[in-house]
Amino acid sequence: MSPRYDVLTLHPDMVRPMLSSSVLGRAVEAGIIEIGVHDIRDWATDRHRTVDDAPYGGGAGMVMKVDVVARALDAVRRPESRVLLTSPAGRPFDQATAVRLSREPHIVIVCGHYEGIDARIESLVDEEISLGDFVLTGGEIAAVAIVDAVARLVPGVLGNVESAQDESFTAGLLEYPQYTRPRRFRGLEVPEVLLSGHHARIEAWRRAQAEERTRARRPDLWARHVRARGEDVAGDLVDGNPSEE
Ligand code: JCQ
Repeated sequence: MSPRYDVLTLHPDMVRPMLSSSVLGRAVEAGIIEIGVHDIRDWATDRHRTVDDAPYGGGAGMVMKVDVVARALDAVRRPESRVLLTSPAGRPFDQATAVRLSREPHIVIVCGHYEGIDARIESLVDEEISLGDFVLTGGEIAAVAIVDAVARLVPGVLGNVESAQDESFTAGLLEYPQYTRPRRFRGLEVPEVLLSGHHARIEAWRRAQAEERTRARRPDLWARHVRARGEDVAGDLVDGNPSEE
């Protein structure tokens, strides 16, 4: 069965075009994945289709009503669904989370809002996910990013099989630099090794570049990488990684 992704949002017109374009749009057309986008306002019950209200205890701003979101979820969720809420207070999203979620048959994402949602939403969701330590006006951009990162890992969504495989080769490292024509641009040359046709040397160079970039730009990822190799950051062997011995 094709995995399905449903987004619950107050701004379906912001989300829909992003999820029907390009790679994901083609995957939907090909029947490899299914995507739904739903307007939470459709589950409001009053004449003004109210979705928010003043906070108990006072204060500025409005709070999204949990009963309206609950009705939306009741309509969309299934027994096998994983329900996510986008929020800066969530667990940080990363590639390992994307891989885990890419094995789920149905993901429902509730888009949070900067003014907040009634805290009892927590009783309705399986996990809160943050895209990073910054605040957006709404969770829509985060929801689209999550669907994109997850769906591209579903077999068949990316046209060629190689790019997903290439990722495991350099897993946990930043990408190596790539070049295409022209060979010389404003005095900047393409590295000689890439013109050599020597595939073993090219692979070794790319690996070294990926490692050097990661060490220089992302010491956090580099520390995790060398730990997984069973070394400390100075390259000395350490105990505690018997799988590497
Ligand atoms: C998501 N990183 C940032 C903002 C509160 C649910 O409550 C809130 C949701 C938002 C919108 O999402 C984000 C976000 N990941 O800002 C404040």
